[in-house]
Amino acid sequence: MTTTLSLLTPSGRLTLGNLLGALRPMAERQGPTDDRARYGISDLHAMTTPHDPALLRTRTRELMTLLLAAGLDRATLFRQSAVPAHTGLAYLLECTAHTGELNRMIQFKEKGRGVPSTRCSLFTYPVLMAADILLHRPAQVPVGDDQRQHVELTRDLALRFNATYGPVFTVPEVVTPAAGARVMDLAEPTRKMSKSVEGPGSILLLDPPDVVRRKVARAVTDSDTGPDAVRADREAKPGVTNLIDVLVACGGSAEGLTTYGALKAAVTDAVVAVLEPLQKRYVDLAADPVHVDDVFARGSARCRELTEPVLADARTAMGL
Ligand code: AQP
Repeated sequence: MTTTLSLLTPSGRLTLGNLLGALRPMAERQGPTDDRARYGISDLHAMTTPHDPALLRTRTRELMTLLLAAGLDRATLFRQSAVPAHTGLAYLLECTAHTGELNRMIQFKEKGRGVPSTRCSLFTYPVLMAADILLHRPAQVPVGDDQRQHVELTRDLALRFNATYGPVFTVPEVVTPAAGARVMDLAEPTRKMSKSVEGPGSILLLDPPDVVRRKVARAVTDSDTGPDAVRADREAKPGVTNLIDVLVACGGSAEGLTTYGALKAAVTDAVVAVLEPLQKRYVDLAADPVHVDDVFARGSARCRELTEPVLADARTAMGL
């Protein structure tokens, strides 16, 4: 079995999209007890745009607790900022990367659009991401479309480094994960539910049942009132299709439902049934922050052991 690596950025509060699209598959990929599933909190990536230190701390703690509450307790859990090899390797890779290739990164262009000046870290973010990946030597990196360009850059940097300084890095293969649940925003069902856009269209993992009910009740549908109105059609009925997808991903079925009211009631029940046990575990874990800290401290220590030799190889190869 090869190493799998996933990082989540504390750029907002986790949504149902993060649970169905990331935490659930991450939980399934864990081995019995091993350090091949390494899941990190990319707190350094949350600092590439103006940020509030107190809020970053709060969000990081919530994310640490939620990862455990979501059942990721058999993986090696770590904080990127607690594993100095990540920034150490990022600098070495910056000495391998070119401004032209970073300038071409679509995400940099999008996030920097209309802003007179951005943080340098937003520009170099793909290099830190390359370091995140290469340090852990995964054979494959499953990525969605929005991160594909960054992983292609990671491959280019690894190939260039190996050709120039010697074979230090495993060049990861980019794989497209099996079409996973892509949960769309309830209020704007043509864009994905995002943790950095907190609004009525995002169901947060810690939303109480009445808030879930209210958000689902206000979800955008359409004016179709026919007997087969409740049907999936991503182009013509994006809101209804999203609700059906969420219902199915949460263990329900839209079969036999004929009205949007009935669909929304079923979605609410299914989502609440998925969130309730997770929220109960969250409350218990939040009452024991020392335990949560300890899990991440142990995981970060293990990642330091695992990554320092890789950084040392890269330093030596570059003549340091
Ligand atoms: N709506 C979604 N449906 C399915 N999966 C989703 N993910 C995010 N939104 C959905 C998955 O959650 C993980 C989060 O990774 P990240 O922290 O690097 O953030 P991201 O990919 O940029 O996603 P977000 O949550 O929308 O964050 P912001 O708002 O900061 O951009 C990934 O595995 C992602 O696929």
